[in-house]
Amino acid sequence: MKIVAAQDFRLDRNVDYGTNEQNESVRQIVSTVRKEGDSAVLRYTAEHDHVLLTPEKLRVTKEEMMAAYDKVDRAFVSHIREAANNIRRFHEKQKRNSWMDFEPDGSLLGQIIRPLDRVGVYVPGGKAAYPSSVLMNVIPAQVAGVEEIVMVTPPATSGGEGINPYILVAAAEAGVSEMYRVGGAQAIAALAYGTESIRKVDKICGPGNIYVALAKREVFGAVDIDSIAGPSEIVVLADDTARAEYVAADLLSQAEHDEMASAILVTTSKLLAEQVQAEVEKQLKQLPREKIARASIDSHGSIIVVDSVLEGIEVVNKLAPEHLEVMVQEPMTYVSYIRHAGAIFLGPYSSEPVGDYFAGPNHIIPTNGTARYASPVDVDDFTKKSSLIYYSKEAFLANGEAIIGLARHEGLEGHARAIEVRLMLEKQG
Ligand code: HSO
Ligand code: ZN
Repeated sequence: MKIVAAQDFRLDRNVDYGTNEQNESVRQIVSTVRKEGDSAVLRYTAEHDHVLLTPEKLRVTKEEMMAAYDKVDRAFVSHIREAANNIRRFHEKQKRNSWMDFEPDGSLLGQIIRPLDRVGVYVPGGKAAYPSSVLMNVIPAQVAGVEEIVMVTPPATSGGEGINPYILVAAAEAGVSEMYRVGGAQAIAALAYGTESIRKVDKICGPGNIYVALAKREVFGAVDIDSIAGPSEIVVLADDTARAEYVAADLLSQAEHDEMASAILVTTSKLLAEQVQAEVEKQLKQLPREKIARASIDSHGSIIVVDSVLEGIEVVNKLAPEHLEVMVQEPMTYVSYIRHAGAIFLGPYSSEPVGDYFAGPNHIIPTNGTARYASPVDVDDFTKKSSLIYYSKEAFLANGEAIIGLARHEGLEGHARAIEVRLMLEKQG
């Protein structure tokens, strides 16, 4: 890991928009599934996943979900249950109420908050099949009051058979009852446009490979989508009170996600910088995912030395990282200076995996500097609002002329007359 001074640090952000071929193939799949429904879904599943299905076999049965409990260890079930409880409790606090205000003139204005009717959650197969991500997508939707949550996941994990039992148990624990074995761009198209077997949803969320990401972009508008997540990022802000072993381990905990993940230490201590540099090397050698983590550390890892914690926070605000760990003396005193970070972990015991799995806040967090304007997934992402307007006669008569004036300035005489006809008739009595 290279050590650099703050002024010499350059960040290369990486967003993958796919190759021309990938874009073309996704467009083709989406439009074919839209036209042909189930038969196209089954054809692409045979072609890409090498699994032959019939329409009846697309649905994952309740028995199959229950049978998964025999394939996972008991401790997993109790841990995922505990995590789910924490996540639910945290998201319950985000619920917002509809509101209505009566005005003195008898009018009423308000905002009604309603859950989306039907949401699709994509769960990838293969190496990025995380049961924890099932909880992080499904639970906020449930807390929002979404009645129909449908999950899709590829029919076979690479090299394995059938759907990962840990995913099935996480889904069952979260309360998912409608699930289909379909993945890739064909799954996204099926959710967006509907097929004979899979009814159309209103919003699609959940991570996936480049084909899934491109397909989500392609169907946006027909349905809503969540933001498209980039590689994981961690920034650790540390002073000389931090332990190098902890800092190094936390950097690697996110570097192991992806060769493109970024792990950055910002520190006021030259000594800690050197210790972490050595410690990362030492811990890397013992990490099962050494190859991935090393690629990430070599290409996107940095140690930035700053003069003060406040200067470090300036660097952090520019990076706007997905995750920020603050391992300095009295971390709480710095919170108000941190403007841009998706999730802020304070002190030596708030290691990022505490939040990835367990504490309760969502682990789907804006990446790629988008924490400047975006937020972690929450209950609001699964609701929508309607405005409510009731104007009393008194309010109408008092404000009619103002509305007519504004309409005529826009050259919209029809608007003006809709008001004028009422003013005239009401005044005549
Ligand atoms: N750190 C990831 C979430 C995750 N970690 C899932 C483990 N499993 C989000 O950036
Ligand atoms: Zn993680």
